[in-house]
Amino acid sequence: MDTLIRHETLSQAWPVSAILELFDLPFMDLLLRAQTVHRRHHPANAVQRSSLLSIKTGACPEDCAYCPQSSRYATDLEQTPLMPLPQVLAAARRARDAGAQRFCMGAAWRSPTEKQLDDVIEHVQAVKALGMETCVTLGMLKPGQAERLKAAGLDYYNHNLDTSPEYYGEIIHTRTYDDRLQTLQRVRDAGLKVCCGGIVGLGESREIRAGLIAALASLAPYPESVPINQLVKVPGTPLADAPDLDPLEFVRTIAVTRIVMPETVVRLSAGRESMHDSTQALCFMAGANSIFYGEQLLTTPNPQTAADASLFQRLGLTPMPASTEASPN
Ligand code: SAM
Ligand code: DTB
Ligand code: SF4
Repeated sequence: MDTLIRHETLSQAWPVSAILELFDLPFMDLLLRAQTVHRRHHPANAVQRSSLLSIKTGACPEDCAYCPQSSRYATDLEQTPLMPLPQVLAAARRARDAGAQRFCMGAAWRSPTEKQLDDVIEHVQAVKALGMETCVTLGMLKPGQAERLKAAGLDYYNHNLDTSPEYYGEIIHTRTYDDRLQTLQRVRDAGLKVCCGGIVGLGESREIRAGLIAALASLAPYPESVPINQLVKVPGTPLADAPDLDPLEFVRTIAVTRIVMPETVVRLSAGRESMHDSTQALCFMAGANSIFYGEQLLTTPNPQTAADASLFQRLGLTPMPASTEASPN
């Protein structure tokens, strides 16, 4: 029998069974198909680069089992309050000068207060004035908050579904799938671009990975940006000892995401630090066309910019031009 996502607010554009059939293709057939879809919808060798900055770190009240920033887990993490604007701007300038087109600011909140949003809005306006695209991820948004971010000039809001509806309860207990869908709807309704993806390597099955992709594809319209994170195992978190995901299965996940959401920008997100260059090359072949760029993700390491420059050069990849029109200063 067909395994459909049983979630009333999701449409059924792609049944999980059809997505599983893609996963089950011979590897070369899957990659050829993904690369063909990719070339039909995107420049063949261009990769978008986003830099990340944690503007408020740790002490998060949520209990996401993968996350070093949850206050519930004893991780070796320095907590910091909201970063002052000059420090944020200095980091954004460095990222821009290193070649990032987008600057993403993350805060470990369940949901921002109006005062916290006031401060982030200042950050967004200042980063935007540098000529960069802007993205923030601040947790759940209350009514009106997405509109305020849009009015400030924000381009993207990142809020992930993380995993399939069926597996979600194994990973997070403090906010529901519906809570996430509600924030995503608020972001969409405010006219912001949606950055929404998930995380794999949580000990989930292939069917769960297919369920995540089905859920993402069911958002109507599907997100403009889909980050696929591979779990970074952080000591002290409940998933510190999760089994390794086969790198070829990770590549398959990228390929299936590309086929199911042909026009989205698929980001090869967390996990590159421990990923072999040839696995990353296969991910680009499978249709990934974005990375997090810069030596730090939020709290964990990312490849050195020199290593990424070398990877781009060896693969003949070029940075995707930014679509923003703000003037650099
Ligand atoms: N606190 C906000 C929220 O959850 O909405 C935003 C920041 S949160 C760190 C953004 C995403 O990072 C998560 O949804 C998850 O997919 C990813 N992430 C967090 N910890 C990770 C880890 N250890 N490895 C890989 N990805 C991770
Ligand atoms: C996303 O999907 N991945 C990024 C971003 N959105 C905010 C975060 C990755 C975090 C990896 C673990 C860390 O560095 O804390
Ligand atoms: Fe908090 Fe986001 Fe980490 Fe969950 S993923 S614990 S919400 S910072």
